[in-house]
Amino acid sequence: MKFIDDIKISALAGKGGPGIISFRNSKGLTNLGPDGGDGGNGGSIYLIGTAKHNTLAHLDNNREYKAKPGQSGGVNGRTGARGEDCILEVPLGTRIINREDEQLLGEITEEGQKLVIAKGGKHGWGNIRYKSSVTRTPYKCTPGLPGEEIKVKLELNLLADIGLAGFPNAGKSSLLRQLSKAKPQVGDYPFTTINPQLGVIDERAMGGTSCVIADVPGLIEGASAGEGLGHKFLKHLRRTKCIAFIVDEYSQLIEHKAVKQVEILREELKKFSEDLYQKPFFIILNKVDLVEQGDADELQKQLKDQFNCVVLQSTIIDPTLIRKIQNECFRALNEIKLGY
Ligand SMILES: Nc1nc2c(ncn2[C@@H]2O[C@H](COP(=O)(O)OP(=O)(O)OP(=O)(O)O)[C@@H](O)[C@H]2O)c(=O)[nH]1
Ligand SMILES: [Mg+2]
Repeated sequence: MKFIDDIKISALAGKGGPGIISFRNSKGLTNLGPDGGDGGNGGSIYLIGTAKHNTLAHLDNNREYKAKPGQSGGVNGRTGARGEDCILEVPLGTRIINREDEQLLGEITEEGQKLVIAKGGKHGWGNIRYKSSVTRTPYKCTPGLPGEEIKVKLELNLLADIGLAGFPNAGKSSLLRQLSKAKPQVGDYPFTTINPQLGVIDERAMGGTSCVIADVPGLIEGASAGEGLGHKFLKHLRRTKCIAFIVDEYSQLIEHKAVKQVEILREELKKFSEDLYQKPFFIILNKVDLVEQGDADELQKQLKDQFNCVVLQSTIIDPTLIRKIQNECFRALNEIKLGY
């Protein structure tokens, strides 16, 4: 499915159903008093948060959403049925902006969170409402009110705890496959990943928590200015709590040394947004299966000294190292939560 993180839609809520004029009849006697019921409220248009989608692409084939009108009131004081709501599922991290005044209407950040963007019209009153000691045969009812209409822009900034940032081919997607159940494509050519992917390290069954990891397309020098694919997707690192820089010194697939890779990556984040640059980070030295252990240890130390952060070794063929990375993800998040 296409990755779409920006979409314009219009929403028209249902009109309220009209009340009616009716009078009770019994055994040939007419006009025994009013019994015209109220209409039903019009259906509203809601957005609801779901982790099922990581893109807005499922809303792409229809840009105009309508909810159903409320039904008319009935005889015997019966109220008309409510119009059916129209519920649109959106990924977590969706911001809703009114296109008319560019005001932010809200943001969906949690599973099941609901936001009404167009409220259904209020129902009309049936003549039963107008009965009084002076008016026994009211010939009055009201129509339902129109539903709200709005044009909005939906903008998605993926919500993830940890963002994987690295050069193309560094092994981000391979690592995400090991860390989580996600199955992003892996290839020995740059820009295999062209859309951000999310994976979850889920330890809830073991009494732990869960951690969402975002694998964004490879970044290169100049990404912040639009080079490669990086620019469009850097924004998806914005909402992460922590960045994991993943570097590959050994496969000959990346022209820069690991230290230089981190320097360039950090520089690109800085150029894109100071906020992103200031986020806590750790480094993953990847593909250590391709060198002697001593060499990997030495480079690990060098990276640690230079960037003053946690540095972990990794290779997809060693589950112990993968486990250590998972633990570091949770440790880093916990530290952030505690505000160190
Ligand atoms: N030897 C070795 N190769 C690896 C390891 N991890 C990934 N690779 C290889 O590195 C290449 C790139 O892997 P990907 O996971 O597609 O890299 P990526 O960073 O997601 O690349 P882009 O999506 O293009 O940015 C593939 O040929 C992988 O098989 C590892 O731990 N050891
Ligand atoms: Mg990839």
